[in-house]
Amino acid sequence: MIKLYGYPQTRSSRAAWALEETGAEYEYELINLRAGEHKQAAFLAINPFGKIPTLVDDGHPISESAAICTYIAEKFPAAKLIPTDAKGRAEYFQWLFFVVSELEVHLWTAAKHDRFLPEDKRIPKIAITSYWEFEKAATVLSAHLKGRQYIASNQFSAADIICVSILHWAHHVKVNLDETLLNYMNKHSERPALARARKREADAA
Ligand SMILES: N[C@@H](CCC(=O)N[C@@H](CS)C(=O)NCC(=O)O)C(=O)O
Repeated sequence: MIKLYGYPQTRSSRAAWALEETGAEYEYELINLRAGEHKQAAFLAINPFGKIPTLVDDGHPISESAAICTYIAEKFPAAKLIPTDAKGRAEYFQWLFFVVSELEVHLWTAAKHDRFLPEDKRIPKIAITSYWEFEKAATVLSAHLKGRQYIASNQFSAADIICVSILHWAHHVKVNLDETLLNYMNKHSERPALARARKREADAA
């Protein structure tokens, strides 16, 4: 049985979304971030980094949301969440790594230096530079998505789940997204599996 450890409105929504796309059965265990449950021994034994999402499948723990979503895509091939041909998979991984390492990282660095780090560790200029780096990557992503529905290989994939989730976050913190990115984000946000994932997480809280 698959167990997903998560908390609503965090990166665990990506894993829940991917699972809901497959129709797989899974248990959802709330890790209350506000209560610090992710830093307690019981959870650190599963993920020593103390982060969610973490997924455990038959006793095998997996962390990192992009790796989890890819694992789900591989485990449930009928859901077609990852291309099967070599070129399609290359495109999938290219864009998955791009959105995680060139887009999300700058958003997160900016957010940390804006408000999440202890005050004496914040450097406002790093936040400004990171937003600028995010915008550069967003421009490349937008040019890629112009005239396309999906990020890779002309099919909806787990890479879209990760990308849309990053854009949700950017939109939420009021980073400007152009029309192409907004249309792409809004279109995939209508998927019933995302609504089910949000409900599953909210119900657990
Ligand atoms: N790169 C990781 C990041 C995971 C992560 O930072 N998760 C946040 C919630 S969105 C978390 O667990 N934060 C708690 C903490 O860092 O103490 C992933 O994509 O899964």
